[in-house]
Amino acid sequence: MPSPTERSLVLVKPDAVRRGLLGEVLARFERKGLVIEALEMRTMDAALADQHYADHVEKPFYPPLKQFMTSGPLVAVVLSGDEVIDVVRSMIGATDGRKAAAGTIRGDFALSNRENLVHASDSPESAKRELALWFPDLAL
Ligand code: FUP
Repeated sequence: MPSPTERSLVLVKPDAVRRGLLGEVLARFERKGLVIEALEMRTMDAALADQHYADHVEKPFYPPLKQFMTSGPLVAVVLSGDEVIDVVRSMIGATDGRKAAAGTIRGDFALSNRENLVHASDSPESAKRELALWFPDLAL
């Protein structure tokens, strides 16, 4: 049996939605050949933010990050494809938009270490956890 195609959880963050970059971001993933398996626009509430960023809740940057992430609608996306987790991480670039390489989403469109347009799972373990959190009904 071939192993099932890998999946990643991507969030197109409130800054990207506000700036009208949703189509640009999704188009890059589509042109790469990745498949959008599920997509939902919703607004993160405080509880979901704390769960999603469980590794960061104690960090000093977390309160403003939470404020930003709950500030308006975002788009949660399930992407699939060969090595999608690593492929998407390289397409979004470094966390700080000022340092992210040109050609990456953050490198091309972000100038902030907080408002950096996109979240993407960084490992198979975090993908599994995040997919269960955002899309509990999706068969895994
Ligand atoms: P990334 O995996 O690239 O999204 O980055 P991290 O998991 O390290 O951080 C998660 C989010 O926290 C980032 F997308 C933005 C925010 N953050 C800050 O606001 N300040 C920081 O110093 C680091 C991260």
